[in-house]
Amino acid sequence: MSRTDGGAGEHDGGGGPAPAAAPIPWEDRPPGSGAVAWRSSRNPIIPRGLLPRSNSIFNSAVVPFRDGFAGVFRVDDTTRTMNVHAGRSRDGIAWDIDPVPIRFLPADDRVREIQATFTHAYDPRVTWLEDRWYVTWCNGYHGPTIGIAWTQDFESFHQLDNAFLPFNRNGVLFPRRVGGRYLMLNRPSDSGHTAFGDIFTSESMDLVHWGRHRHVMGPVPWTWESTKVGPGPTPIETDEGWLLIYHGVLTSCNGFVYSMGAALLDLDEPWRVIGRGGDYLLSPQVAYEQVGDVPNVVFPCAALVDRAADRVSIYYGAADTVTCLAHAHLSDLVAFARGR
Ligand code: BMA
Repeated sequence: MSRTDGGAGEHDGGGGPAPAAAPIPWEDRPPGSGAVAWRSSRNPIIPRGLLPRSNSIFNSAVVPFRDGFAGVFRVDDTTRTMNVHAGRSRDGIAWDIDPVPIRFLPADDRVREIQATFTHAYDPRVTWLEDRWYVTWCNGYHGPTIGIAWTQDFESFHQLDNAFLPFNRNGVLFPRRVGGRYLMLNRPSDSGHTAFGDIFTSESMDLVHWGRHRHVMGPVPWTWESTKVGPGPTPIETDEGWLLIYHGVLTSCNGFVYSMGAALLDLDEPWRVIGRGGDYLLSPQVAYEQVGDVPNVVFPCAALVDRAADRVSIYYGAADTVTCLAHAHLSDLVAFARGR
């Protein structure tokens, strides 16, 4: 079996890769295709109606866990409440998702103040950091902001305070400290469907108090990412820099179109962009990405990495309805992210 990891490094305070050794789900590039990233033939791997009361299951995050995989899933239910659920899988394809949402325990007494009123929880990410998994998600507190919790077993989840003031979406932790500090990519927004969006990093010594916000990158006019950009999976550490897979949005006459791209960030100062793909990596081009509750959306939230085999498997939400998988070679992604 190949060793897998969630992208964690082994220096600068990192605790090393999460202890796990299951082979990541994989399909070879289809014959005749020159694509950097290609879709799984098993898509969508998670159907909208997997749970008795699920309207849709998408924009979800998975990691290696014990002898298989675990994850946190966005489930919109049949009242259209948006919430996050834990799940487990042996192979990363067939998932057993808890029908009941995660009930976050307060990590300290003051967290009860922000738990008093639930509005929504959505678009989770999961990151192995030092000795546990951290979940970050879009948490409703007088508008969208970033919630953080940790778990060691995907059964009990301990919620810290929200990282930021509203409005903010897409909080994505780095898998180790950088320069001795915890670092989170995030995207300030508005309370609605936000027709703008740049990616920033924010730093913390304790994962509670965040500051030293730095601009990373913004939209590029007249391209697939001309309206807004937001971070996707946990950044993947490579010799050349942090590989960032992200979503970019353009505005067509029929609304937003969400595609997937890749960039390279400086290892020591990740707010410095050292490469950017230019092209999209994947854009909504097949039926399950073009048709659903929100048409024309591919939205990556997680990536499994097998460095020895040069493989990356990317989990993404399609059309805000189902969960899908795409594959790529790590070396090709890095070359793509260097830019043209
Ligand atoms: C964003 C988020 C995502 C969603 C996307 C497309 O603002 O709400 O959850 O996938 O819009 O609808």
